[in-house]
Amino acid sequence: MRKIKHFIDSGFVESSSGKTFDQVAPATGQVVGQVSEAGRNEVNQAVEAARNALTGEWGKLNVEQRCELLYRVADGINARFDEFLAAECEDTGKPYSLARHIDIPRGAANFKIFADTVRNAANKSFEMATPDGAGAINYSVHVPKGVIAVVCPWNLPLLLMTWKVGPALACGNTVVVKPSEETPATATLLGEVMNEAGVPAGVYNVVHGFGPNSAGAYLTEHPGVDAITFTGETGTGEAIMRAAATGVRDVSFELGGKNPGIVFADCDMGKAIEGTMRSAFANCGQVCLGTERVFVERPIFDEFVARMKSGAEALKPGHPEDAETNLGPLVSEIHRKKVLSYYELAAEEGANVVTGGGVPKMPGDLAGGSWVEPTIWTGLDDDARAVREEIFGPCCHISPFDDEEEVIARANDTEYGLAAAVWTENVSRAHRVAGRLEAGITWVNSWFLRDLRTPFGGMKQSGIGREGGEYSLEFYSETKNICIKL
Ligand code: NAD
Ligand code: 6OD
Repeated sequence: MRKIKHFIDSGFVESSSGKTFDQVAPATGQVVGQVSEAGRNEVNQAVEAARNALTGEWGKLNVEQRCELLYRVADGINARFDEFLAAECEDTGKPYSLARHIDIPRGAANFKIFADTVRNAANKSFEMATPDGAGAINYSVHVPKGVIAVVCPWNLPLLLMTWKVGPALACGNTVVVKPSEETPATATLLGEVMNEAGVPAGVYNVVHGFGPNSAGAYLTEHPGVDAITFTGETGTGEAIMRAAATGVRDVSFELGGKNPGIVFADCDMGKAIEGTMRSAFANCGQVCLGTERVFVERPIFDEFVARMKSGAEALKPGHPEDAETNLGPLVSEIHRKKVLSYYELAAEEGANVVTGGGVPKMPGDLAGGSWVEPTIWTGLDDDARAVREEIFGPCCHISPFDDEEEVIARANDTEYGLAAAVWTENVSRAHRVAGRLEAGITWVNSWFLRDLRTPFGGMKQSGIGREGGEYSLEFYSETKNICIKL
């Protein structure tokens, strides 16, 4: 049986306690490996390695040298593309067709893009007058923050981990990564790539385990960690924020969402259906930016629902590697229980189940996987729990609306504020509505179209801070002012 170990100080190590947990493939439910579970010992070692690396060979590199190493890491991922693809799809069950175009290429791109961003970042300077007439010059420089804890979710494991490790390393920090317990593989494989690329020991470390009373908590509580970047549930963010309060450590949080999609009668219907289908069902609905609340202007409501129903029923669950598969399983049996509990709740709350609502009958070895049917509801009030709470599965509720003011108020009536999608061919309306939606990102006539130079993050309970482009540099470095009296 495969063993997945921690990656500490450039070596693969098991836990001193000998404790392990199962690595399960969600497409089949089969145990495919054993993962070492870190105790405080391993977390201490990883943080110590990361601290030492700050003042070792890594700390002495200039920005060009660092960026060259990160380019090599990106090339290393691409050189082992098929291994990353197989590992990511086994851990998540997601279709190869999806991960081949999104997860793995972004895993590599995240290193190159942030290397370029740091290399091209300009520093500000200010001249000032002084009483003696000689003057002074102030200029700012960016220095690394130190050891960054990177705590990751399971939905886009490599993409979301490198989205943070890339800028953290580009800025000269060192990292200790805690991947999700559900998806330990690609973070570990990246350790091999770091060694092959020549990244010095201790710069990139990985510890495996769970959250509370396990590796996640030990890492975020550790006084040797200078800042914490986290992607995951809002409730977990609250726990991590409490841990970060000790020592007044900085946090960057990308949290949950219950994102609205607003479809106006003047939309291009084909594009709105295609985009809403993707935003509700891609990655089996396990995308934080996904649309779980769809509002459709009344004149096109019936046609929109009918076309979404046909689209959902045409999705093809299957083996991740099969070319025609475009729907994977949920990530785990635990998550399936949660999603199915919302399927039951929606029915109890009086939803009209347009399609789905249950578990598909899967053939052969897939019968043991965490499959659920793509599901569409109509008929619930905006205050139904299935319409207010994040489900994170392949499902959405569609409701009609009558005017712009009404739909903006309903879309904003949520404790979350991560993303929104607006479908309209009226350019004035597009600007007007997008400007008033309480969301960190609003797409008009598209969804998940990413320019990595732009700010990314959530309003309200969907996050703290922004990452992306120069916004990442703000979190991953300290800005110092130097004042030179002439
Ligand atoms: P989660 O919060 O359960 O777990 C995320 C990570 O935190 C895991 O590695 C877990 O082990 C760790 N963890 C859990 N409790 C901890 C604790 N007390 N201390 C330290 N670490 C702890 O989230 P998940 O189930 O892995 O991911 C799904 C959630 O992530 C959804 O809510 C989704 O919306 C959110 N998400 C948000 C974004 C975004 O960009 N805003 C992106 C992806 C996922
Ligand atoms: O594309 C990204 O950079 C990003 N952070 C995506 C988040 C997706 C959430 O599931």
